[in-house]
Amino acid sequence: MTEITAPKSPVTADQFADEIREQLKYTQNVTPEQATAADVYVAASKAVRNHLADAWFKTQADTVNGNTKAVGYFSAEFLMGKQLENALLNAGLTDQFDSAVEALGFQPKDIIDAEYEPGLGNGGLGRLAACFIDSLASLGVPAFGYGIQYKYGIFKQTFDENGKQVETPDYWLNNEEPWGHIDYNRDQKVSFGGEVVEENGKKVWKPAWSVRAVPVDYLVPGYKSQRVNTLRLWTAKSYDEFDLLAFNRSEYMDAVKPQVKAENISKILYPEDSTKVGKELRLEQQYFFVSASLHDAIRVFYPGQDKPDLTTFPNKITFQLNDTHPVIGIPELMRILIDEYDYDWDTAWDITVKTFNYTCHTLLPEALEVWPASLIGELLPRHLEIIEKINEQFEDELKGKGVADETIERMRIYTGDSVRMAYLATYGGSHVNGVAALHSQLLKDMTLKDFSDVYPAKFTNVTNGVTPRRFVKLANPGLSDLITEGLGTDKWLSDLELLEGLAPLAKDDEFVKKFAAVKAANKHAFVGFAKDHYGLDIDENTMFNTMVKRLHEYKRQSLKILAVISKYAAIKNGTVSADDILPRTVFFGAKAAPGYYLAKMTIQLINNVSKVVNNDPDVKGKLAVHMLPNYNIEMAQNLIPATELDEQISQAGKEASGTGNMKFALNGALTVGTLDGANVEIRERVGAENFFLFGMTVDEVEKLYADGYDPAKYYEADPRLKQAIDLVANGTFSNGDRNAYAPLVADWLTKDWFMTLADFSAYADIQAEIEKLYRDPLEWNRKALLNVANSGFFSSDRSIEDYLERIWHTGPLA
Ligand code: NBY
Repeated sequence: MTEITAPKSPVTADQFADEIREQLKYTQNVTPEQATAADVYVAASKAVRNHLADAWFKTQADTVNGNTKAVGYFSAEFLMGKQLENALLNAGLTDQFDSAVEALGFQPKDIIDAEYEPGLGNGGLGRLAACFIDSLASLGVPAFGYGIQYKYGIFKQTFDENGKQVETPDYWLNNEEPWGHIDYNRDQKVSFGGEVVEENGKKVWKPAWSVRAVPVDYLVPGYKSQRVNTLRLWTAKSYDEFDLLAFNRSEYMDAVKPQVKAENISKILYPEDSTKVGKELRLEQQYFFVSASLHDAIRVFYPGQDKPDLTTFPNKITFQLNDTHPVIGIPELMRILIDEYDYDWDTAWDITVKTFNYTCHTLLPEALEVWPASLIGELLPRHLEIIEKINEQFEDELKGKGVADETIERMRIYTGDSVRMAYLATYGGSHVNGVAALHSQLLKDMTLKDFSDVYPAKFTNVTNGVTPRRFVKLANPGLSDLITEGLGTDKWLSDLELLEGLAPLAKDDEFVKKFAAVKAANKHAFVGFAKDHYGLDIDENTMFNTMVKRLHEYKRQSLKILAVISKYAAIKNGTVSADDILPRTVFFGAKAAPGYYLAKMTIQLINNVSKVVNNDPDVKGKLAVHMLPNYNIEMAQNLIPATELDEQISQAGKEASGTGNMKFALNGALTVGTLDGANVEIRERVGAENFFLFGMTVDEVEKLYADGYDPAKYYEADPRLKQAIDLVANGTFSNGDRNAYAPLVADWLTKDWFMTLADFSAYADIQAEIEKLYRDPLEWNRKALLNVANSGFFSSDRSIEDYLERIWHTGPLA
């Protein structure tokens, strides 16, 4: 038995410098004189990793040997952001690192910046998974993140000379990646295709091909918890590297074909699409990581046992399904239990339902995954049989409960043609949750109403949260220091509701001025960042107004850009006098799915509005617009702390939660927003007087749909709106080409499904209120400070505590 020791005791800066030198020498094989920032980054990362190793081993041992149920967070995406700075913080080595790299002749920031950001997620859902595993470790809860180590993450976004989005592959592993450890000795076999035969009265799956799933382990250090959990991302390898027969015939391409096919599985992250793609490769990915992870969990919790008692499995670990992407895990666990471990159906079902829970992240019914039965049948024939049987059992159960036939028809998991993954997840797990109070309510009232009527006890809410370590402490050190000064402690970093203690300081003008100075410094820093990264010249004496998130019609970047155009027109026309103009810089950041036509056209429009506005001497110093390329975690960490006004302007009832909204409030931005997602709860907490609310409510939206929505009416009714749309239509932002945005204009005027036009007037009107407040810096900052003070609820630590209590029924290791 190896001795499990407590985490390594902290080192001095000198000792840490020596550890870095050792890594440079023995793993980087360079002298300190030869070392570049990239070398020092790798060396320092490995040195930090070594510091975490003992705590990692101890956490693993306690996880397996203890009596605390673990959490398995199944997610196709983990959008982690850069690792080094966070690892240093959580290992308590930040100061030692700073001194050590300076002793080596480097600036700490250059070393931190040398890391290449992995983009293994699309947006909010992937980032939420990253925040959650951070909080699990920080709370000392034993947990595994399970996902895929894609070779290519989300595409890199640039813009061409016409302002169109250009996607380039992001091969993030081109650079040495010191964090992941590939563990060839803990691999799993994942099989596909073939047929199901009967042998001795038992169903036997004879797959046609298999891939080797190899885990790559990432350490997930908790903040001040002495715990280090594991993020296990699977990579696909081929079993038959060489088809020797083919190779001997010199048919080299044929020889590597199976390898290419197998390794394709973990090659690329699907860039979330507006239209459901239903691609075979995506189902292969989903099954690949879920099957490997389930087998891995059995290996971890029943080491060396051929015939483990898996009826205890739900006491060992509970799996959270992050959206429908890993839901194939439900029939897979059934198959494992029945086919591999000989359990009867009922026992297997009991174990399975107890083990899984499902989080839904959408309200758009079209965004719930539905797989063609033919595809599942081809790829996973045994699973299709199991799904059919689950559906049979389900329909019987519903009949037994007296559910009407037409309701049963609507609820079917398996329709004969297709399989509805959200329904499978709801029936096949213990709990279903939405991600904000309003969202969870709407799930019960609309999207999953039939299910909530029959299984009300399964439904619950867990409002999202964000980790204050990355999004306050690391992103905004100036504010962090001020908070610590104001509260007299830094305990708020693990107990964010302590921020409430800042509320009385909002009455203290001196403190509010210090708060304002932090924001000004962050703006100044962002001006430097934007100059370095994008070559932009930004006027820091303007209001910084930001809208960053994926580009989607429902999020309504269109509403923002139309308001910007309208403002531009007003300045040009002289409708507003020069004295009345509040200088603003508007920042957008957004990636559009490569196949999402209107979203990509909206990006093009924003870029071209930017070109026209920023080059027009008439509005210089009054209005500037920037579409920043390739919005990612790094940009978020720089831009959010510098932002004064945040845009959360989705159509009510469409944004499940939002998490950017929380990051902005915690960093002292005021929000202009609709009553949607978590905006509702943010406004409740920070106070209606500290939030710029506008627009229709969910009920008003529903009523307008029901009454028949005609966007053209709104176009005619508000001259500001009419003028803005006319400018887009008449070629002002396309060198006179009236066709450039014709599809977008036609959509606005005839369809406008997300009611941008209907909310325009309210949105334009509230700008006056916003600008009036901004002209009173002390009052503005008082309100911004109250946003910080009252947003402690939106820590992902609190979200995890809610999951522990409402869904997982477990807690920290002893
Ligand atoms: O999840 C987002 C929601 O839109 C946002 O309101 C919420 O705050 C956040 C966390 O709960 N959803 C999201 O980010 N979804 C995706 O990224 C996504 C990714 C892949 C697919 C669908 C959606 N897919 O179909 O594969």
